[in-house]
Amino acid sequence: MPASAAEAKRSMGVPPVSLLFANEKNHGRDGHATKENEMSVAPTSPLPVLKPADYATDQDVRWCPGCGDYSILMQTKKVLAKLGVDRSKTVFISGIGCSSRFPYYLNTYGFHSIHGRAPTFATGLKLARPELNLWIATGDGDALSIGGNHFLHVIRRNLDVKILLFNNRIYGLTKGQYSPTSEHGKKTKSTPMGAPDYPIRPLSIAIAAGATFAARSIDVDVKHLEYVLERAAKHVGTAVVEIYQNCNIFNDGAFDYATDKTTKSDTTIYLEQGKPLVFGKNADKGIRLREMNPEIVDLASTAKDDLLVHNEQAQPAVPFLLSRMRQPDLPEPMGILRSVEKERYVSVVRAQNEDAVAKQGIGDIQQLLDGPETWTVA
Ligand SMILES: Cc1ncc(C[n+]2csc(CCOP(=O)(O)OP(=O)(O)O)c2C)c(N)n1
Ligand code: SF4
Ligand SMILES: [Mg+2]
Repeated sequence: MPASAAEAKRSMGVPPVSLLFANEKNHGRDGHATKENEMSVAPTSPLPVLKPADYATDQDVRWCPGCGDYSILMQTKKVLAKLGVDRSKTVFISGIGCSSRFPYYLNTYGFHSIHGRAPTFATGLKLARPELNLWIATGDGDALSIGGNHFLHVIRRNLDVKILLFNNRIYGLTKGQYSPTSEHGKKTKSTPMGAPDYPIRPLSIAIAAGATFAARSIDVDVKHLEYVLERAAKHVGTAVVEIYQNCNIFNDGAFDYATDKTTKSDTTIYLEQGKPLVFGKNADKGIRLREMNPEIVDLASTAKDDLLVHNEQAQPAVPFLLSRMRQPDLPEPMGILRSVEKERYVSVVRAQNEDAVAKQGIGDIQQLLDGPETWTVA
């Protein structure tokens, strides 16, 4: 057992972004601890090791009994504790919705912000305080209806924020209107004759926008959810995690096909890096790509070599195809669809600022306002 929480984190392979005990002054210009200062952050006396319960607040949790949000909260607390995340350097930002109540229940900093705008708060905060560990909690309505635009940009910029997208395929807080992820033909209070439009697949949008990390899990599969959240937490860049979440009041059973013991092995497929895509009760079916179309094959008559082998670093076309796989035609992939490295927006912007200051000195806002560059508006 490592002697200190800092050692414990290092031995677990937590990347520099999570070395949040570091003094701010020890960070490189993008706010990440450097190799040298990583060595200098070991506390002189052992820090208390936090347990999941230490990440809870004194707030009464106001989700309906049985809501899938409870499990997402629990697995998040477990991952924060496992990684020894510093509460004072961690911020959960949300928009509006049942899922967006998430920051109240975590003993970190938090913003319950504006509908669909959590990415904008995160962008400003990350640029000002790059050393912070940022998370967004958002719903399918919050992220993909009113916040659709902001969702795209926080992903394409690779800001460096972990996005937990609670997908219950409904507006829960406002009592059951259809959302952008509701199925075609879905009857809800706002679509009494069935939803006329076709659903968005959140991970398709994320991958098309250049997501460096895109993953899916499900509220009741607690071990898998914990694994996916831990991978997201360790990702350096913007991570999108779609979590199938049961709203037992307004859309109960939406994911029964993927959770029911009798059906889940045929309706889902668990991705493992470097392994062929195999599924089915007896692991007797696989996925093969034929002319860029994923198709189900029977392993009794198909060699395993013909199957698609999962590669988290594959060109985006492949994870995009995985993100399109949907019931009832194909099993729905669970796990890490994509995980690649790319320069982060925060590093580029801060480097540009530093270069501008080096060349022109620190600016003076009053001088700028009083300066000669003025316009007359007719
Ligand atoms: C500007 C604005 N428009 C609409 C609303 C109403 N509203 C509140 S939450 C919500 C949708 C929430 O759905 P989702 O993000 O899926 O969250 P869930 O409650 O399902 O977790 C809507 C439309 C609002 N609060 N503000
Ligand atoms: S309305 Fe649905 S999503 Fe909201 S707390 Fe209740 S069960 Fe959860
Ligand atoms: Mg919702």
